[in-house]
Amino acid sequence: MSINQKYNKSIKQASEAILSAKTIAIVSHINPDGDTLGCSLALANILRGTGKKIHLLNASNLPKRFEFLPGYKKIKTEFDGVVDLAVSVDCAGADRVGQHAGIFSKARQTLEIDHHIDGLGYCQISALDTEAASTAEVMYDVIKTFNIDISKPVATCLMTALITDTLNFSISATRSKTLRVAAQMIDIGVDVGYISNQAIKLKTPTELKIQGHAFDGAKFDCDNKLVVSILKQTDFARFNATMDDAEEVSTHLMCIRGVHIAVFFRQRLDGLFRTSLRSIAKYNLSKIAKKYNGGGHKNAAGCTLHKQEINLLLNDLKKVVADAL
Ligand SMILES: [Mn+2]
Repeated sequence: MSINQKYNKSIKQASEAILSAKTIAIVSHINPDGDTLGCSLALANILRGTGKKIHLLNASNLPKRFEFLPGYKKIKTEFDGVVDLAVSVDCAGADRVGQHAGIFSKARQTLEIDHHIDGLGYCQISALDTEAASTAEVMYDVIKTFNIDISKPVATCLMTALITDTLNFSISATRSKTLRVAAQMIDIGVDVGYISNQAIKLKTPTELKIQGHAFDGAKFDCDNKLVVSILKQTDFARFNATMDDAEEVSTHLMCIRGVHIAVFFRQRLDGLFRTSLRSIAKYNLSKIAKKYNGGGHKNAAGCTLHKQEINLLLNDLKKVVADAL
């Protein structure tokens, strides 16, 4: 079977699983982004009125900037029931569903809809396209099979997923299909400027201040090819900021001319460091993140580190930069 045939078959299986289930848990990943939330809500919204019982679940606090997404308030943290179908959306690696792993072990059927290389790893059906710039491209293919008109709320959710994961269609993974799906959403009537403002551009004063502090403290290494920034709990306290307020720092660090790899550490309340890795095309960060029990994409990955592992990771990255010379 060709890759295409395999993909089409998985979309059909995903569609059948969703349409035959009466109760569905839709689980988005921890520390959610616009892709996981947008795609989860697109699926929940299109199934409204079909008589299915939908449980929207996320194990983390939800970023406020996605409050405009239709159905945002229906997402819950807790659930301990059994469903016909558990669906994971945009989850790279089993730990990405957080405390909700049990839903998948108890569900009658399990499905992952994703575009990460790693995937969840324990679902019976895997609707996965690693070439897709966002899970929205896969979710669109699934939703299309329902033969239900895509409403403006559903289109707004999918468009948010597309816009956020591609940073306004500017990352290299953006392909013609990304834009074709986006074009469909525009034909349905979504407001691109509004979505882009809400989901990406607009910041709170606190976000601006904590991010400015992160940039101010950034250190350069490897002939300015490696940039490192750390925010500790004391920094968050000083600006009365949350971890989410600093979400975009790693992306902006990559906007420094000449930088090949950016590392951004955020200390959590438990003392561990949430670590975001970004790089230009020629590096493979997914491999390095995996070594530290993390995961992600080739040029955007993450892991969680103990304090003493920070220097180990930095040494690994320095070596990677040196080897690439
Ligand atoms: Mn994604």
